[in-house]
Amino acid sequence: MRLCIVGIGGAGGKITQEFLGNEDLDFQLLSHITGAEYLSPGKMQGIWLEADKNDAKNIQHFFGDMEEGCYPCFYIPHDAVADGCAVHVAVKEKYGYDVKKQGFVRDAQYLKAVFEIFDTDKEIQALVAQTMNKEMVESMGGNANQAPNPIFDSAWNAIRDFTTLGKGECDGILFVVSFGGGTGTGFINPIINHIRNEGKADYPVFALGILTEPGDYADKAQFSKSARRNLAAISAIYDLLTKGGGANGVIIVDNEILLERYGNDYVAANQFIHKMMQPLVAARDYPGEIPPSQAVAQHSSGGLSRPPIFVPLFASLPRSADPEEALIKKALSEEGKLFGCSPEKADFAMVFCRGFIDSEKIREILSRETGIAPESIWPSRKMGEGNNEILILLRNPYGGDPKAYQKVGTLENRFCMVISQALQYMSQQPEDLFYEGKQEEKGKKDGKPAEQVKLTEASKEALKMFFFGPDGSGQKSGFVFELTEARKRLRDGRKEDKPFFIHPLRIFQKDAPVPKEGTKSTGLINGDEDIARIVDQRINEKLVELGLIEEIMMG
Ligand SMILES: Nc1nc2c(ncn2[C@@H]2O[C@H](COP(=O)(O)OP(=O)(O)OP(=O)(O)O)[C@@H](O)[C@H]2O)c(=O)[nH]1
Ligand SMILES: [Mg+2]
Repeated sequence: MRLCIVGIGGAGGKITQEFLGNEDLDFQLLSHITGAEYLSPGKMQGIWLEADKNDAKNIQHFFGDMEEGCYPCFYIPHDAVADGCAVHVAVKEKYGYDVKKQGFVRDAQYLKAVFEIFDTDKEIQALVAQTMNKEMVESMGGNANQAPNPIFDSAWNAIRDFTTLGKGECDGILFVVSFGGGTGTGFINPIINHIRNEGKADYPVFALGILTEPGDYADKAQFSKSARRNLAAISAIYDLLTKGGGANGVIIVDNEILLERYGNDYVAANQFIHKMMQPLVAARDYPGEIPPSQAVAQHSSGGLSRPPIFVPLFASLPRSADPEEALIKKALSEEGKLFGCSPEKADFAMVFCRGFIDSEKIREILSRETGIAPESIWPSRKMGEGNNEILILLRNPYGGDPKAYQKVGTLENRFCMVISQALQYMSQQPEDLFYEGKQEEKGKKDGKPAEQVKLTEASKEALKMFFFGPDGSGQKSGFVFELTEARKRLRDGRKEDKPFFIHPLRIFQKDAPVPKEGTKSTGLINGDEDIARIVDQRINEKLVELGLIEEIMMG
């Protein structure tokens, strides 16, 4: 298994940086002078996708610019659209979305909408096709399932050559994002959809997402309140988990747990995330036990119709005789859990170990301690360096307990909290959903207000439909309805209510005409007959105008 780590957004980039440290750290200068190959432990490779150019170019110094041939590097996907070019202007005029906006919009819907516009609008697609450069056209390879899309095509181009799908050797991708900002949450789903639409149905793709912490610690850096961060987080998670054939698994870590442990120190938290993932990603497999990413992907999502949630449990202990029992017990304790959960409810467990570990004992002890059937436990091990380590990934460890949502420390409880905050935010500040709120959105650098997004009526209609359904109530369909239903499932705690997010939702529907600017849907058009009636009426009006008939004749 050799993963390509793709960090997206601020936290995604910082965590990726931990993974991509140079193995030849002591000789970094020498390596640089001699042009030696940059080598990360486990021969991992990766890239950082970011929207904020200033952060990427001037604030951090680990990643260089991909455009300048650096490695490790960052890439700014929306740079693929030239400022003021036909596509940029057309999307802005028709929809009000500025595809070059640099991530000041802290929500997951912004980039979702942009992706769906390119995915559905034939006019925009034609414009893109006209203006795309040769390299991009070639890279598209004439794919019938996928309309050209400069932002996501170019992002995928930046990633692909690290992977076996291009010229590289990584046989799987691990996306790393935080659930709570705009860039990571907005980008993760479109980019995975993009990879899958290109026909890469069985290439292993995993996501590691850090759920934003409650409280106001992140408010200042993010210019975004907890409720809004929770909406962004749950939107991204919703889309990830409802996309059948999407990611092979979504590993979630709770920032609340990490920040409590590390006293609000993001750097220490990121170092821990790196450490915790080592049993999965590090090199030095046991001889004869080298699981390719493909095998991990199959075990992870095999037999499921939607991507599963994985809760990581981690323990590290000095080497000892018979280490299995102590490792498992420590991982299962409160200290080991990186997200609230009920281990006994998991329907599968993948266990990655480092050190002198007996796989059979792992299976036996974990089954005994949790009640998970031995055949639903898949152990895999690597040679260790220092301590013995274990990373248990519990698949969907929730459900089947109607009281769970009331207990702190369960997945049900944490998700109900995030959903409730998101629902409350949407009902209290609906204008924010259309970027019309009074909330101050400030540019980072000079404190000047960032340019406001002004959506067209057509976009507002589409978003309204997405959030609240056709009747605008949020009681029968739409995202608000789906979240309310999901919370009900979590509270009911019925076994059959797993998974809790079910219906994929779009903002812009495929094959639905976008209403022209200035027209407003009355909701009274029902099928072809109504359209014919309206067309007849328009013709009659024209005839009257031209003096060819005297009055409107309607049947
Ligand atoms: N663990 C960890 N969490 C972070 C870090 N930085 C930010 N966060 C958390 O992640 C959330 C999102 O922050 P970012 O990752 O900076 O957001 P983004 O994806 O760049 O999106 P923008 O809103 O467009 O900047 C914050 O609300 C914090 O909860 C970090 O370095 N480590
Ligand atoms: Mg950011």
